[in-house]
Amino acid sequence: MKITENQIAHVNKTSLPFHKTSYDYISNTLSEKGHDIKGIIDKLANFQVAIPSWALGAGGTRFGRFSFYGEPSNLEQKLEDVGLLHALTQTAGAVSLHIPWDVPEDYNAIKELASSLDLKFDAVNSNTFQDQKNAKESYKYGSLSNSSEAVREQAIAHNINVIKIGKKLGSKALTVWLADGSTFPGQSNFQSALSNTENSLKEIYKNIPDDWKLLIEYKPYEPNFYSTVIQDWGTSFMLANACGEKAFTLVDLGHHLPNTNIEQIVSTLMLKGKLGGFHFNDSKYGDDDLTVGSIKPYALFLIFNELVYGMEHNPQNPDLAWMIDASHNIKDPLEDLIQSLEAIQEAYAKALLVDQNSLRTAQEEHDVVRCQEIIQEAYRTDVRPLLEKARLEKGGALHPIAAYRALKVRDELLKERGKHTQATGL
Ligand code: LRH
Ligand code: MN
Ligand code: MN
Repeated sequence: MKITENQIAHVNKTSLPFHKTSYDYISNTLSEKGHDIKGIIDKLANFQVAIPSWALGAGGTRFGRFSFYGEPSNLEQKLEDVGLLHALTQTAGAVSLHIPWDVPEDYNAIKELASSLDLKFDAVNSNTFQDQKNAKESYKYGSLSNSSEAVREQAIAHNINVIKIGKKLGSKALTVWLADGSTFPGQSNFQSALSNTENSLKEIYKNIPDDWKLLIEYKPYEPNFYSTVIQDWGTSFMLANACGEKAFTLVDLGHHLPNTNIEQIVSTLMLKGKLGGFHFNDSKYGDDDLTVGSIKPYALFLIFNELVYGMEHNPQNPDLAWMIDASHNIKDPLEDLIQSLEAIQEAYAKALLVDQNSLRTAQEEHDVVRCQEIIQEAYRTDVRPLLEKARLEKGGALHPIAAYRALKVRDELLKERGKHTQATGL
């Protein structure tokens, strides 16, 4: 199924008058306050977030999985799903493959399909957190950190192969997330595990093309519940520095212990020019992988505030690879992803409204109350008409969820694909 611009324009029609009234109001008010509305709309329109190939199907927990009708069952169908998201939101212009879950068979056909849907291939991910079919060695006790050289070599070779796959698709980054760690005290030698990981990453790094990035993701626990080799941003940062200038830290919002100040991590990494990628999701307890902005939207805004500050003040930090890393256990994955994309754009737009000059003055005057007022003034603004405008100008839907339902997208997918399909992935 493909959604045409005409279909979207037709669905938009009834909402246009209300959009116009609300947009005129907010753009006039903000312009009077000195904001560059056109600049903000352009930034929103250019902000594209990758969708991971595994996220188009229903997720699950270790207690069960409830499949969703019309799920994509191959890579082509996954791309079609991202194409649908992109047509409606104009924000999901990229896909991020997890290998070996999604390996193209016919590269030219896949590339053609992607470009017909206006999609790029973002970072490729090397999954060494589970055993691969017919593999000689097992990752049960780790991959890049394993005490066995044969296992490490197999994991390094897999990463090099993932780079080759990414090159054929036009990707520009490899993301490495390791499940490596230990479940019980005494099981592993921390120093050997870390040294092995560093040496393995350096081997992989030798194969990173000059215009690529190596993104090193961290996470404190799960699936190992006593120790994880790359447990925090400090470890990732250290490894990225050991590898070289093409290696960076990747922040996944769900990969922190409760109450960690993620915005401060973002700020530190950008100051040092080492923030390379971002995985969006939300959580109440741990790595819950819930819809972005569904639990802590204010925290998301504060993180974006630092991202915006960094993007404006830290030329030493490269452009970031943005990806949604959320799982969909009970919602229609496409509706869930639309909600996440909207939440990301909303937080970004609000952060763009922070009056940085006044904030700096208030900070220097130690006027704590005013600092908070400035931050919250931006947060309390209803920026949704700006998001609508950015989408509208690119041919997207004013209200993507409503359009998705009006166009009966899921029913169509069910008709095309049938009931009992299942996507590969988590
Ligand atoms: C690990 C993670 C990592 C994986 C994805 C499936 O929790 O965030 O990014 O690639 O989930
Ligand atoms: Mn992640
Ligand atoms: Mn995760």
